[in-house]
Amino acid sequence: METHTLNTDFVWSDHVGPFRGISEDQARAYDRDGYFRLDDVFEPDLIAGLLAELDPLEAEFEKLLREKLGGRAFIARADEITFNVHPVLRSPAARAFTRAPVFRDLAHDLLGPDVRLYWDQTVYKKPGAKDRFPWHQDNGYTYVEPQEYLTCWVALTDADEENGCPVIAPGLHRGGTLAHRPTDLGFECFPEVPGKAVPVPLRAGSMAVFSSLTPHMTGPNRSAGRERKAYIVQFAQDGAELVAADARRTPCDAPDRQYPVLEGGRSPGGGPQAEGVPVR
Ligand SMILES: O=C(O)CCC(=O)C(=O)O
Repeated sequence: METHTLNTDFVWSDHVGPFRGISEDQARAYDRDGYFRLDDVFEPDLIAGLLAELDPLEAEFEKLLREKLGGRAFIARADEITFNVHPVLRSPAARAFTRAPVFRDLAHDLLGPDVRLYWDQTVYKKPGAKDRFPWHQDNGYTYVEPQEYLTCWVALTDADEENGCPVIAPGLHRGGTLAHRPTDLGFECFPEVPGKAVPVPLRAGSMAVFSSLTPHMTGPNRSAGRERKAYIVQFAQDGAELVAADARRTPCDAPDRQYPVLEGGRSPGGGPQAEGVPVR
C-alpha cells in the first residue's frame, strides 16, 4: 500500500484517559482496530424528528440531480446513492443533533478539549444500488491535518449487509493517510482489502465511530425496498486545516457549519447541554 504524498511522518498516538464517555475497552478497540460501535444511542423519536427534516432536503437534492445534472454529480447517482452535504446549514434538527452530549464526549475522549464540527452529510443508498462505495479513508478525499479526525456514521434506518452497512478494514489506520486513486464510483485506496473486512451492521439510532484514517466501504443495496439512510457527522481538532496539493492551507473553521462543539473541554456558551438533544 502506498502512502499519500503529504503523509511523510505520521505516527498514531494511542488514547489515554481519563475518558468521559468511552470505556477503556472502546479506547483500546479504537487504537487497535480503528473503530467501535455504539448501539441504540438515539431514541426512535429523535431519529424520526431528524428524518422529518433530512428526507425533504435529500429529496430536493435528488430531484436536482435527476432534472438538472443528468442523474450524476461526482460520487452521487440518482436512484442509487445520494450525498447531501451540510444539512446543518438548513436543518435546526441537524444542528441540534451535532451538539448532542454523546458527540461532545466522543470528541473530548478521542480528539481533545477543543473540537469543531468538520463535516456533515447524509448518504442514502437506494434499493437497487448495484455498486459498492469503494474502499477509502475519509482523509483520502480532502487531506486534513492533523490527519486524524473523527467520523460518526449514524444509522437513520437499520443498516445491514443486505442494504449496504459499513465494512471496516481494521488496523490499517495506524499508518496514516494512504494514496487514493479516482474511480468512477469514488476515490479508492485499494480494490481488494489486504487483510480482514469486518461488516458493521447497525440498528437505526446506533453508530459506528471510526477514525478519518480507517479504511471502509459500503456494499450494494440488494434489499427488496429497504432504503439505507445514514447521517455522517465528523469532528476535528480546533486548528485543523485542509492542505492542498500545492501546500496551501485553509482553516476548517467556517462559522456557519464548522462551529465549535467543545471549547476548553466545555460546551460552547457555557451551558452543560446548549441545544442538546436527549439520548438514551
Ligand atoms: O455511507 C455510504 O454508503 C458511503 C459513505 C462513506 O463511506 C463516506 O461518506 O465516507
